Amino acid sequence: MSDPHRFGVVALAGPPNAGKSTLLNRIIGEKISIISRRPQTTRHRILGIKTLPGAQLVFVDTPGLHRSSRMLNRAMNRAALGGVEDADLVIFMIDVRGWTPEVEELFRRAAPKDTPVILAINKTDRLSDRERLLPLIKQSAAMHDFAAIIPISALKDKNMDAFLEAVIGAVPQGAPGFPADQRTDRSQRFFAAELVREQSLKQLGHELPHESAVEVTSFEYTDDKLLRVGVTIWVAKASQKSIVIGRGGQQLKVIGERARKQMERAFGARVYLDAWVKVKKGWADNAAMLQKLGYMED
Ligand SMILES: Nc1nc2c(ncn2[C@@H]2O[C@H](COP(=O)(O)OP(=O)(O)OP(=O)(O)O)[C@@H](O)[C@H]2O)c(=O)[nH]1
Ligand SMILES: [Mg+2]
Repeated sequence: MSDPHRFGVVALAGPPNAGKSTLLNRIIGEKISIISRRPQTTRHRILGIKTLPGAQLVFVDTPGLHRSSRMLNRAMNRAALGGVEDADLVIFMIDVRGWTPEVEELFRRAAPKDTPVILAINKTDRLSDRERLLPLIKQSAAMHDFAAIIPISALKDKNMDAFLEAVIGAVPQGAPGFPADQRTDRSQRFFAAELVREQSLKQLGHELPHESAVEVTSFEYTDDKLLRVGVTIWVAKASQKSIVIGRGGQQLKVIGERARKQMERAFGARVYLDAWVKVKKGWADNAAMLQKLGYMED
């Protein structure tokens, strides 16, 4: 007799920058969630659906948990903790640098009482000496009764088979909840905004204010092969607007061009992208703006 089919919702939680979105994209095999070197890259809950012969795993990428009093950040933490609450299994991800008091505190906040947790220790490619993993694994095992502790490199594709096997073993039996060919719950329109945000993060690095967001103002296929996208990049101050636009519009041009190419690849269509930068003072503390930008669900 073959094993019963498994189905589970698996939340990816942890501090910002641990590599949660990199892991999601690695598992799904395509870019579902944007990635950058900056912490707090992911701002929404994003599903990545992995359908295997005997199991369907619904991974929930969440914003990295962090402390901040801004309304935007509180909404991000709520999205992250909400993702954890509804899960059958939680992957808590740290990197090989290990636990800091802050990460431990986030873990205590996020660790659900009755839900199994797998600890993923990411970025093992950064370790010159693998021996150093052992003390970290021991320390972690003493902290919590993890369902498994698995060192991985999401970026370099290391130990991913063992990781997936552990995940499959830890989710309940059940029939698939999504069609086999569905990979995410997010629309192309959402992804278009994210790709512009990703290129802004990449292009501007630490110069880019945390208070920037992307709104898609129009999204229209004129035919099967041609897509017109209009976006507004919102910032909180006039000085930030000049940073995003750059001298002679150079920065915005590069951001737009790279995001456009990414969209063409993702959507398989030619894309015309029209990007504007606008200022809305204090938008990250403005409930109406957060709602409009999709950061607050109700
Ligand atoms: N060396 C190394 N870098 C990695 C690995 N996984 C992710 N990274 C890098 O770590 C940075 C953060 O990756 P993300 O996937 O955006 O991290 P995240 O946990 O989703 O971050 P937030 O969305 O901000 O919470 C990026 O520069 C990745 O390329 C890894 O296995 N090894
Ligand atoms: Mg992320």
